[in-house]
Formats: sequence, C-alpha cells, structure tokens
Amino acid sequence: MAIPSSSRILVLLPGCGGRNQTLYGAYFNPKVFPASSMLIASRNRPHLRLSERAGGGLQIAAAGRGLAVGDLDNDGDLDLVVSNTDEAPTLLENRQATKHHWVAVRAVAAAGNRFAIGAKVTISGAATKQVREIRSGGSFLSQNDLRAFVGLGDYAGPVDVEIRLPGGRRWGWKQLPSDRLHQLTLSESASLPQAGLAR
Ligand SMILES: [Ca+2]
Ligand SMILES: [Ca+2]
Repeated sequence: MAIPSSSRILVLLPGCGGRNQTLYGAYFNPKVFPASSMLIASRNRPHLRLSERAGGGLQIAAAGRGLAVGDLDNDGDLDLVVSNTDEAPTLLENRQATKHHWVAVRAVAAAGNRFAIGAKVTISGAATKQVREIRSGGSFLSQNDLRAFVGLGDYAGPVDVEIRLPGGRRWGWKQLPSDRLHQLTLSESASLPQAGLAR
C-alpha cells in the first residue's frame, strides 16, 4: 500500500466488537460481536481511512481487545499483534518497501532496572532529534517492544544516542551506524555527569 507523504501519523483502531454482557435479571447473552480494525491517517482532516488499502489482515472481523507493537522480524519496521476474544491473535506484518532508514536501541543494565523501564532515549541524526520512552505495559494485557525504534527517512548516516533514566543518570554514545539494532549497556562506570551537577 502506498501511503501519502502527508499521512505519516497512522493510527490503528482494533476492531472492538465484543460480548453483550449487560445483565438484566438472569439474562446474559454470550454472543460475540466481531468488527474489523480501522487504519487511519490522523494528520489529515477529515481523517483518511486506509483500512481497505492496507492488506487482508485489516479485513478480519474479530472482537479485538489488546494491541502490541514491535518489530517481530527485526527488519526495522514495526509490526502489530491484535489479541482477539475467543479467536487466534491477528498478526499484521509491516510490508511497506519505502527504503527509508532507521535505527533501534535496546538498553540493558546488569542489575536493578534491567530493561531501563522509564528511560528516555534521545536519538540525534542530521538535523533531527527524536525521543522515545521505554514503557512497560500498554494496551489491554499487552506488552509493546521494549526496544526504541526511530525512523530516519532519507538520512543514512550515523546517530548520537543519549539514554536518561528516571532520577537523572544518563549515558551517551556517538556516531552509531544506522539501519541496525544497537544493544547499549548502562554501566555505572560509564554514566555521564547528571545535568546541572559537577562530577
Ligand atoms: Ca518488522
Ligand atoms: Ca517489514
């Protein structure tokens, strides 16, 4: 599917059909009401609906509940998994062929907050600076990818990365190559001075 360049902000709304669980006396209707997911470009006014052009996965009618986002095949773009009531999950593989560049970061610590939950990852390249936050949880009973992904567009050069943990400790890396995943270790000995503090 070719997505218009002015439609870079995409929103997936999983089909939210479900059971009629309203109880009136002893009445309970266990029937599931399925619905298709919707993909829209939110930057457009009115929103541009793309579901019909985005592949067969979005035509599946189900009672979707949870949505997890992650790069399942490690090719640099984000894929989606929708959990459905009484049905198998729906896997939506991102098959766009844009030739755009990307970089991803997995932050790890030897102990304590080992997955750097709550960290802010700042990735700078060319004239842009992008920030991602490492979050636990997400949609209903779902966990998103704990790696931070950034799209770089046409820029294929190196990037600088700063990771800042809640509380202020921070680490930095310079000139990391793009189009790959970097596993970055948050060691005590390599931490940088906290902003505003002399070391
Ligand atoms: Ca992918
Ligand atoms: Ca892909």
